[in-house]
Amino acid sequence: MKNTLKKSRSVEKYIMKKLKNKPLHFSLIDPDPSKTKIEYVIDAVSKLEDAGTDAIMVGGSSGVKNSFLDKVIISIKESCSLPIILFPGNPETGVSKHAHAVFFLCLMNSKDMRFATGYQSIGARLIKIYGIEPIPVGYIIIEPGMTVGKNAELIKRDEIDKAIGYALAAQYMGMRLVYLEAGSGAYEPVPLEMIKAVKHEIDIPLIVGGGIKTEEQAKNAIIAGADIIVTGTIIEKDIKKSIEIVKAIKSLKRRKLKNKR
Ligand code: 1GP
Repeated sequence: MKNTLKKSRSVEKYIMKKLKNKPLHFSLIDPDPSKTKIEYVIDAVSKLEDAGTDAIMVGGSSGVKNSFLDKVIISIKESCSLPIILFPGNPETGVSKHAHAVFFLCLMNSKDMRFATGYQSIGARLIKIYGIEPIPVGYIIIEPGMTVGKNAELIKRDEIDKAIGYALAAQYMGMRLVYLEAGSGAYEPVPLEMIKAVKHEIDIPLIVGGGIKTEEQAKNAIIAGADIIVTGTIIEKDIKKSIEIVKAIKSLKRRKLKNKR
């Protein structure tokens, strides 16, 4: 299915509208040429779209090359009609003019200003020139944090009040979404009690990602309060399992969830 979405279409509005009915799933593709094969990506995104995933995120890795990033996004557009959202690991190589939107991340618990506002100041100009829609996201890293966690004052798994504080701060700073991240390939996802407590305090949608590898983990995160689940590593490792995860998320109805939470 060829992608004919125009850049002028608001991806943020698309997300907020879809969230009124069901929890969402976003598929993360890592544009690292050492582990990502274009043919695999084309096949995977097409299957994930058929299963019901709601958007394709591209990025996450710092080993991205601009030319390969462009190639990955152009290829995704050939086989999938969903919005493509950049998830940049770094602004010099993580921005492509072919994407529809970008999660404009502020690493809330960063220990280095470059990840809070520094790299953003470089990326912002490119995003404006390319006409990509920026969606402000408060990005909060929880243990184990993995690679991205090296740049953060990691929040421990039992530091629920700290996570709430950062999430509320993100909302008050005007972020449209809060993202609780355990790190790509994390051996354990964000704790359910933390998801529940953060969701209870904030009024903006909550994204949860990092280490989600089973239908059970995805469903439990949604029941605890996640509005959007991101999976990446499992797409690279096991496309069948990824499809099952998407289907499990999409089987949950919003009205029934409100009663369970
Ligand atoms: C990473 O939250 C995403 O930024 C996805 O994590 O690769 O572990 O699915 P996984």
